[in-house]
Amino acid sequence: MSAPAFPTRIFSGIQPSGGLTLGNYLGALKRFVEKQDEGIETIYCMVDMHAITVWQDPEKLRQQTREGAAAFIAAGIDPKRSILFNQSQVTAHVELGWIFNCIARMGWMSRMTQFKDKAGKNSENVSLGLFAYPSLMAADILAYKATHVPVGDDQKQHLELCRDIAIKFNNDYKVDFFPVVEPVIEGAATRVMSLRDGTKKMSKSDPSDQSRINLTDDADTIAKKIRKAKTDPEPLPDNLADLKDRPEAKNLVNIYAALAGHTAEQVIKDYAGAQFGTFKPALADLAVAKLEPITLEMNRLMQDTAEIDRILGEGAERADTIARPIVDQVYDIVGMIRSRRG
Ligand code: AQP
Repeated sequence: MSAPAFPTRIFSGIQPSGGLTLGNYLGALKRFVEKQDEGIETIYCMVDMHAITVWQDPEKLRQQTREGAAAFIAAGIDPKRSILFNQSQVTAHVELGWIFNCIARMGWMSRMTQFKDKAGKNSENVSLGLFAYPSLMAADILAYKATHVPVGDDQKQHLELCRDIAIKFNNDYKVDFFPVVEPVIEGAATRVMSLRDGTKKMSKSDPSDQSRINLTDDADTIAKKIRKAKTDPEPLPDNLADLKDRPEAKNLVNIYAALAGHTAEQVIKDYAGAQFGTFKPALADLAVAKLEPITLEMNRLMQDTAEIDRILGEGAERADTIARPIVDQVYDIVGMIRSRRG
């Protein structure tokens, strides 16, 4: 059997645009750990350059980047087995991002629903970086020739664009240089919804803190937020199809399933006919049992921010040894003179 053209390599990132949420944990972080533990080469990043596409207070950004890194480690990322760093320390990302800005088409970018959602009616007044976000995301991934990207469902369209960029680059320059990445969107909670509105994604930048569970929330806060989560007056049905028009109920069932490591079908069987007065406390207990150890470990790690910075710096050096030669080859392919010494 011949060796695959591109060996399996996982890349993914999270923005330090706020504290990490249960959505980030179930849709991304938990699965990052699973991939690492399967023995696949894994590269994970706090994407601070993406975070500044919307305004970030500089001190808060540093704090959130460290806190995000602490969350990765507390959730089970081992900085020796995975590469863990913050994006701005590896300049290959923005260098390749610029080249991809020249590959991606305005029409492709204009169709990105995340941009439309984030820009809203204010699209004349948002940053150019927010518009170019998916092209930098493609660079994050392809600077490592990563083949698989675990993400939540909301990132599917950005990954399709990453595939289009890789294909167009390969075609334009008649090379077989970049892999066409595979999104890895799996599990019972690929899109965790807001606790206040089951039709809206749980998001770290939602103005309402009640809409989300933060990885920094203590046990009481988690339990209170779940108790107050919006639901309807009906008991849980005995099959998933009957949750179709009950987005809030469906969201809580999916969260339970993802935290317990069960399928949503199993959960609905176990709780068929239960009122939320029974289901919510059970969910709160489960959420606290799963999240509290992570929060406590994050708090412990945040006592020593110098150690977190050291881990991020070491990760950046390891990341750079992979990305630098790839981006140097890209410069050659596109026709840049590289004659500077040193
Ligand atoms: N609600 C969610 N359910 C499942 N997965 C989610 N992810 C985010 N929210 C959910 C996944 O987490 C990873 C990192 O996301 P990100 O920080 O890069 O940006 P985002 O998707 O825009 O997340 P937020 O929380 O909504 O951030 P803000 O508010 O700053 O825009 C991705 O894999 C994402 O799919």
